[in-house]
Amino acid sequence: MANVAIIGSEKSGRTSLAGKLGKKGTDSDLTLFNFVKGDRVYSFTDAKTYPESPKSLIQAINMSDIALACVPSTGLTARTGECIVALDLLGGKKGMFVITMSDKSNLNAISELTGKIKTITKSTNLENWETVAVSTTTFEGLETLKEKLFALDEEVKTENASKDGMTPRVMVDHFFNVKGIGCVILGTVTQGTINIHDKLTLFPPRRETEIRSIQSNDVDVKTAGTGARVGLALKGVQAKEFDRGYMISQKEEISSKFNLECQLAKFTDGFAVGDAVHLFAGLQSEPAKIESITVDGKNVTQVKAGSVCNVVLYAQKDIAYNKDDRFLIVQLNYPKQRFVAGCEVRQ
Ligand SMILES: Nc1nc2c(ncn2[C@@H]2O[C@H](COP(=O)(O)OP(=O)(O)OP(=O)(O)O)[C@@H](O)[C@H]2O)c(=O)[nH]1
Ligand SMILES: [Mg+2]
Repeated sequence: MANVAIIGSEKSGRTSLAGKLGKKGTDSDLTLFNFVKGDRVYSFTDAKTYPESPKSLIQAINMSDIALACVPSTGLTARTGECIVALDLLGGKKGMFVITMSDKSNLNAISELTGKIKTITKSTNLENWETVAVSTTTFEGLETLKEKLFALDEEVKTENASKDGMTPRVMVDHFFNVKGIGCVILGTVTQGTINIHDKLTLFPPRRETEIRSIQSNDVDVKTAGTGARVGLALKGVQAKEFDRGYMISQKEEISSKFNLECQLAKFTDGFAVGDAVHLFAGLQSEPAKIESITVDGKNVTQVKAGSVCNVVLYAQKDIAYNKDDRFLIVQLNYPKQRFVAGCEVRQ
């Protein structure tokens, strides 16, 4: 089972590719496409409201183990660059570049574009990502893409299996009331294993709940391990209490004040004390205000691209997180590159 984000600039062939890889399921600002064949189980997330909404890009990436970054055969755009920055700042993702619409291009041009992708990803977390050229009209390259995806999936399975023994955490992405069943949520088990009748807590609201039933790929199951995409019927809570990104677990840290160690993107206008930014953690996002910035223990008023600094900031609402979660600072007003910094919690 692997969760795969399909991302890229506008008109980069994302939805066409998703439609060839899976069958359309949940559809909101994100669209999910499912594929189930034996033990090959994939859930593809199309961040369809990106680039208009950077949120959908981050959410699709954070819901996934693997990202497919689509680049149309016509070439790289500023938004391709932005997708690369987001993936680099979030770190630790597996993935591939997919040169889409290969039928509209030729071998030379595709090989030149592959070289350009190699150049711009040099010394980022994506420098070893492979590039595959595909066409969803002639089907060229689709089998190669699937084979490479299977190989990445094997790595994901091993990594996820090693997390099955941890305390369970479910990251919620959709929630609704179902007549006769009650509150149902869709989400991903990000660590540990969940079982029917587990008593857990919904964070940040700190509401106790019990797992009434678990579905995985529309089949009732009694248990689900790390990486599984699940539907849960829950006791004791109502859909209206939820927000995207809420966590169901035994324990979360909850705060609206953060001390973060930040690595700024190489291409960004940075930020200054007093700036209004957006703070992303998992699928949660909140407006936040930069209270102070320190570099090597000294207070500064602003930081520029490429810097490392410590930032104290206040979010408008509580965020549920674990100390190992990666945060992202985003500046929605920047016209070109909106992802400013990848951060780790220091306090
Ligand atoms: N010739 C050709 N056309 C393609 C291919 N893939 C997609 N297209 C066309 O390119 C256009 C954009 O494709 P989409 O799949 O909608 O791309 P997208 O990134 O989801 O686009 P938006 O969500 O609108 O930003 C559509 O008109 C598709 O029919 C392909 O492999 N070959
Ligand atoms: Mg689309």
